[in-house]
Formats: sequence, C-alpha cells, structure tokens
Amino acid sequence: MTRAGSSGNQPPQLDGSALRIGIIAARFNDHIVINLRDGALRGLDRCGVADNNIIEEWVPGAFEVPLAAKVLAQSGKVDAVICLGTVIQGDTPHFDYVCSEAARGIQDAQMSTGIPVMFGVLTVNTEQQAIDRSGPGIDNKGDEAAVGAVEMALLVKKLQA
Ligand code: INI
Repeated sequence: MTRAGSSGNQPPQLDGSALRIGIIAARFNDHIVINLRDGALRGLDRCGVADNNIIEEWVPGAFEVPLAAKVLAQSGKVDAVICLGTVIQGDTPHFDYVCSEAARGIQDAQMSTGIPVMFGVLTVNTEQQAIDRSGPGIDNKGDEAAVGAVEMALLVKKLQA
C-alpha cells in the first residue's frame, strides 16, 4: 500500500529553506567523518537549507557528541541537529561503550529538548564498512541523516503549530 506523501523509504519533497540546522561531528576517524560531513552538506543543499543557516562544530570523539548536540539543541539556534561520527570495532570492549553511550545520549538529547537529533554515527566492524557508508552517493549516512533532520524539523514545527 502506498500512503499519501510517501513512496517506499523516500521522504516527500522537503523544503528546508527556512530551517537552521546544526552539525556535531566527531574528529576520531576524521578521514571517514569528513565524508559524512560532506554528505550531510549535500543532503541539506538538496533540501534547500542555506549555507549560512548551518552551524558546524567538532568534538573529540563519538562519546562527546551527545553533550554538544544537547547544548546546541537547547540553544534555540537550530531546528535540528545532525550527529556524525565513526566508531570502528577494535580488540577491546571500548567499542561497545562508545557506541551505546553515543546512541543513548543522542536519543536523550532529542527527547529532552524536543529538537530532532539525528544519529549519523557509523558503528561498524571494519574500516571498509565505514568507507562503503560514506561515499559520494545518497546512500552516504551523513546525507541520509541530513534529509532526516529536515523531515523531522518540518514535522515537529507542523505538529507544534
Ligand atoms: N571515538 C570514536 O568516535 N570512534 C572510535 O572508533 C573510538 N574508538 O575506537 O575508541 C572513539 N573513542 C574515543 C571516544 O569517543 C572518546 O573521545 C574518548 O573515550 C574520550 O572521552
């Protein structure tokens, strides 16, 4: 069944021209995260978000992303926040702690602020999996998170109106 305004997993046409969007990106594995950031900027551009309505800040690692995202969401300066990072499985349980706290903290940031906070953090077993998810196409997870941020920001505004 096709529902009005949707087709498969594609969001309806999104007009982000009046939106202000934040990006919080983790420097750890920045050779991957920079490509997620570029993907996010492409996604925002396709949705009509103006360059001067984008605030971008970097933090040391994925573990620090939730706090920065929450403070930015609380600031009143943005309508949604895109969180970007890359956590790659290593030899110790560190991976599990960083992933689960990043995911938990990001969900907490959006639930406690009422501002959409998108989970564009790769949690992968190998570097190749990260490379495959941060390429130039629309399957780039930063791009995906950006389009989701615009969709959610517009939805929250509509529901609040
Ligand atoms: N941070 C990441 O963003 N990705 C990782 O793969 C990673 N690993 O593997 O350790 C990582 N660790 C750093 C962590 O996010 C914090 O910055 C650090 O623990 C200081 O709080």
